Amino acid sequence: MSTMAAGRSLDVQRFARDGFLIRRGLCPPEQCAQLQRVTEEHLREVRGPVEYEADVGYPGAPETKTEAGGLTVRRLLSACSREEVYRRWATSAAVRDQLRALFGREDVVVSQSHHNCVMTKHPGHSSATLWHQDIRYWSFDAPELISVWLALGDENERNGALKVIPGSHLLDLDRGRFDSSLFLRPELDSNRALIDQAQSVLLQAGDVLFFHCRLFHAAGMNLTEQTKLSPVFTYHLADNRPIPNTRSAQLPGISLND
Ligand SMILES: O=C(O)CCC(=O)C(=O)O
Repeated sequence: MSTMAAGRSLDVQRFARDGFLIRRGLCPPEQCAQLQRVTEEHLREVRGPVEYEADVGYPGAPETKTEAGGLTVRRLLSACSREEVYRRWATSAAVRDQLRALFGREDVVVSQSHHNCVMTKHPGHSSATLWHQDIRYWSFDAPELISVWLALGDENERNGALKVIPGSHLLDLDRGRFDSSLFLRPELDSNRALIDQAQSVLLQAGDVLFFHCRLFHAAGMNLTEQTKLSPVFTYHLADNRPIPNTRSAQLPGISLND
């Protein structure tokens, strides 16, 4: 997946170069509307499992669950098993076909251990996510996974859209560039120069971002009045196995061939 071969489509070549690809309107409006309806219902009922802003401890998050905003939901977890609509999207032909092209192989699997959630950003008590690569928290034979981020509404700089550093999935940075939680240390000149290359990923309902697990990304707080909802799933090839006894191996993957 990290090498470019002649004859591959422009999208595949772009992904290999930039570490991400945006497919506009890949999720049809009716499917988006259904996902939004179900997500709003689960949020209203605070249907578990969920992760709260106070759990993540990111900049801007309430420190404890007992303070104002402490019970703001940050992620609706276990999406594939929480409701059929999520699994249907995660295993849809639209997602599968794009992933097969990007991986260059058919045997794509969706992980239930990573992402597999709806990221939610609420007005008032949302937090920012500092610069990181998702693979730093995951354990697989090879750092070759792709996440698929679906916008159910507008995502822009005001409501905490993702920012990415194009091409950063190809970098190999020293441990000293990261803090104790494996976020880039923004005070280092070398990291600032990298962060200055960032671009915002502006999305509308139905748009989908495919991004490499080594791509550096970050996001701001939601400064609008509307909650931002983004289902996210992570995929790998069947022979790229999670390392036994790690969090990545906790739940079985779901094959997209089924
Ligand atoms: O929406 C955000 O704040 C970014 C979330 C993210 O990058 C992550 O959870 O890995």
